[in-house]
Amino acid sequence: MSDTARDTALRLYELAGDDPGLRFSPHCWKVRMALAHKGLSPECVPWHFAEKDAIAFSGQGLVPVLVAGETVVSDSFRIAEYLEAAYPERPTLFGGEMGRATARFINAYADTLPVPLIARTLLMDIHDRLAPGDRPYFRQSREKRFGMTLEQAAADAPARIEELRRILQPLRLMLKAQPFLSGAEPAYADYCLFGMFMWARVISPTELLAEDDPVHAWRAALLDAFDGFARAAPTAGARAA
Ligand SMILES: N[C@@H](CCC(=O)N[C@@H](CS)C(=O)NCC(=O)O)C(=O)O
Repeated sequence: MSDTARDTALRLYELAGDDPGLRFSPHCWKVRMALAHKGLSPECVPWHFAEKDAIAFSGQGLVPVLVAGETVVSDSFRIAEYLEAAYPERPTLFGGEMGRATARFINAYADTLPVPLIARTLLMDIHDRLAPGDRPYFRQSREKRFGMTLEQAAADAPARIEELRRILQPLRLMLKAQPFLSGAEPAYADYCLFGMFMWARVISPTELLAEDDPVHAWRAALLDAFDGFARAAPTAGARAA
C-alpha cells in the first residue's frame, strides 16, 4: 500500500437514528472500533434505511460502507481486512493469518447467535428512535424476518436476555484465562462481539448483562478503550456508567 493511499481521507457511512448522533448499528460499531484501534478518524456520514440511493455506489444496500479515495469497501469484516492491509504499520487487528481466521469465526458466531437474540430485545426501541420515514420499512422488514410483531418481540425480551446470557458461557470460560478474545489486549475478534453490546447501549435502556458477570467487566474494559471512545458515544436515554 502506498503512502498516498495511507494518507487518503476516509469516509464511513453508518446507520443513524432520527437523531443523527445516534449511531447504533452493531456492524458499524465493529468498524468504528477497528478504526479507533488503527488510530484513524474517518468522516462519519449518518445514513438512514430510506437512503439506499446514497450508498448505491457501493453496489449493495447495507452499511457500513467505507470510502478510502477510489476504494469502496462494504461489509464490516471486509472493511477490517482492508484496514489491516492498508495500515500494516499501525496496531494489528488480527495478529496474523491465524488470528484473522479465528476472528472470522467469532464474527460468524456473533452474527449467528447473539444478533437475533439481541435484535428481538431491541426492535421496538430501534423503531421508536428511527427517523419517521424509516419506521414503516423497519417494521415491515423486521416483522417478516422474525415472524412476529415488534410488540410481541418486546414482550418476549426478558426470555431472550436469559437465552443470551446462556450462550455467552464460552466467553465467560475464556475470560478466566485471558482478559480479551484476542489475548492480553483487545483486537478485532473482541470488536465483533462488542459491537452487539454497543448496539444495545446506544439504542435502549435495557441492560443485557448482570453486574457480576465477567462479560460485564470485559465490556467495561472495551468501553474504556481508546480513551473511552465507545463510552462517550451518545445514547438514546440516560444510563448508569
Ligand atoms: N454482513 C454485513 C451486515 C450489514 C448489515 O446488516 N447492516 C444493516 C445495519 S446494522 C443494514 O444496513 N441494514 C439495511 C436494511 O436492512 O435495509 C456487515 O457485517 O457489514
